[in-house]
Amino acid sequence: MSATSGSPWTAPGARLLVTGGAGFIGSQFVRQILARSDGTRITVLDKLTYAGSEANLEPVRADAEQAGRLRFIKGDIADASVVEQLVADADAVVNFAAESHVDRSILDPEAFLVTGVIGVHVLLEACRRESERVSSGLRPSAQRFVQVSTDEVYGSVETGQSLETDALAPRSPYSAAKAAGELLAMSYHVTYGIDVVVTRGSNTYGPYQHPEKLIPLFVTNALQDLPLPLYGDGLQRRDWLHVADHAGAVEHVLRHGVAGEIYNAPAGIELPNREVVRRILEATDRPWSLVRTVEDRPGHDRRYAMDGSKIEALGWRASVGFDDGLARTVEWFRANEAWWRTARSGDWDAYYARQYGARLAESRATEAG
Ligand code: NAD
Ligand code: TDX
Repeated sequence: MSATSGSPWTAPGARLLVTGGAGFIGSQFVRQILARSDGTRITVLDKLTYAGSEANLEPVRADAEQAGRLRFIKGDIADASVVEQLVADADAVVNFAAESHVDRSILDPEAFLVTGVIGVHVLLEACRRESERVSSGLRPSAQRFVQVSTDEVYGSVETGQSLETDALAPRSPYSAAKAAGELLAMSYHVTYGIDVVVTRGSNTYGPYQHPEKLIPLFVTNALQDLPLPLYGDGLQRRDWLHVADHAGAVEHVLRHGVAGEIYNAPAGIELPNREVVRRILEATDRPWSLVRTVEDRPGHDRRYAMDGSKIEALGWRASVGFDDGLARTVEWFRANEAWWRTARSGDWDAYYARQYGARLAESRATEAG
């Protein structure tokens, strides 16, 4: 029996508050759960930053039964006046909301701290209030809070695999904010007895990912025969987790995780960036000559790799292979050009010029492989 079976968030008709549910991984989580038609009801709270879009929830809206179990609220997790009632109405809160792109955190860190630290604090304070209502008999049962964190909190891992008990050593404003967010969440477990679980997923890819990230950037650039800006020597290593697996891991921890515990969610597919790029070019049928070596990301983490024994013991492991996952992702981007062209509008040109303009002007060709 799982540690949490019988809890309201595992029961039929559970009410979930999914923050950041209009983003890449959050919307996958929402689509995946509502598609099962098991009665689960979801409220999405999302600020709709440049990275979020209601279009990511379109498949839910297209099905009347699923749409009836989804409520969408545009709002900020750092705004207590919005958050309090939504948290009060939920059996569990699953927090995906974050600024999520490392390069943007290097250009402008502040929003990362506001959402990743203050926003998490506001959500936790609302949970604390509900837990006090449980103690005074005003609420029938306790809530669960799931903080979606990342392998980046371990910092760059030159050898071996990170364990959940390893020290945190974040090295970018993004990962420092993520580390702060999960530490704060765990402190609410220890201090106030809130039921908190934390997931640390690895690099994620798949449909609906904003084209600022490596795989969708290189796929959409390749489809337009634009240069692919590879940072430094391109030998940095990442562990590539398909978004359906990442959402599945978060749901598994929501349902079966033990309160106060942290779970790595690796894919076990560690590849150097150059190899990822080679496979993208193969899948899009484009030449290596599109690849340009550009100035490296400052403080670029060389490698992430996590040990997955703990979540495997809980009954979860990743199931999507990289070649299959990448082929389906490229197919999705080919078929959804309107979606990615919208994502590459608004502030995109200004961001692209700032991040890549000088880099590409000074770039050089790079040897294949
Ligand atoms: P994303 O940028 O695609 O989505 C983030 C969503 O949060 C967007 O819809 C955005 O509008 C929303 N949001 C941002 N600030 C908000 C605020 N203040 N209030 C309410 N909503 C807000 O990110 P993603 O890739 O889907 O990542 C989701 C979570 O998973 C993040 O917490 C991220 O740190 C974590 N994560 C991501 C990866 C990855 O490879 N993408 C890997 C591990 C962990
Ligand atoms: O233009 C690029 N060129 C390039 O060489 C970009 C955008 C990336 N890269 C490299 C940097 C990394 O080594 O590719 C690798 C992957 O980069 P990103 O897609 O930016 O991901 P990363 O920095 O590894 O962080 C991701 O995984 C962990 C997510 O963005 C985070 O939200 C998550 O926590």
